Amino acid sequence: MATIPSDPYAWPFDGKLTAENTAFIIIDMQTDFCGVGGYVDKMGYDISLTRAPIEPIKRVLKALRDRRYHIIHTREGHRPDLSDLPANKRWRSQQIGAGIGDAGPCGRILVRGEPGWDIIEELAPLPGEPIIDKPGKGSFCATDLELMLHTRGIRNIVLAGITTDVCVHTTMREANDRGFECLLLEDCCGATDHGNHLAALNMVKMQGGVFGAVATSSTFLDHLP
Ligand code: C5J
Repeated sequence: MATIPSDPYAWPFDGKLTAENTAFIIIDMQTDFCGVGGYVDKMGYDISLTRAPIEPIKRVLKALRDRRYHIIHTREGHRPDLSDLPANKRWRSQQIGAGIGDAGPCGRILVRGEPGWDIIEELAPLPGEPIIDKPGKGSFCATDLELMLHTRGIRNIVLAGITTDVCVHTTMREANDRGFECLLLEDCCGATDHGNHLAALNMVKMQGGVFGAVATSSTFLDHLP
């Protein structure tokens, strides 16, 4: 039996935490979300907020790789012909001056295969670590993530990445509804608005942990079996 002291409960709920049944899912650590000239930068947000989790994620990633936990990365992006880009998503991005599919300093914004769509070098996946390419905010929509988790016997998910309030939260909600036991590492996430980051953490913790639990990376690493 092993648990991580978390808020609002010691996670996982039943103490069944092993490298075999647990995946670390790192959401969208792409240049488009945290790099100079990427989508978030082009929209005018402060990328220091979305870069803040890079170092904490690096530390957790090393510890989990050393202990042979499952590591899964995700990328948000669209096909070059934009056939998987809903018209409203494109229109909204154009309103804020960063049209998805348009040319930008890091190539076409949020398009698969472009430099801005790549996962940043600091957190590059190792060979054998699956990458989930998703057209939406949640990692379960239009992907094979759920099948992959079941195939590997995974039922605990530790979440990190950007942004806390959008892609991380949507993925956590989707996973929770599918019966996965989720832990969000608060300093391993970041949002384009710090208030939204804090609110997103709060939303997880209400109702006895309505979507799971929250811990810091240092507490997590101190108690990791
Ligand atoms: C957003 C994401 N915010 N990765 N994507 O559009 O959170």
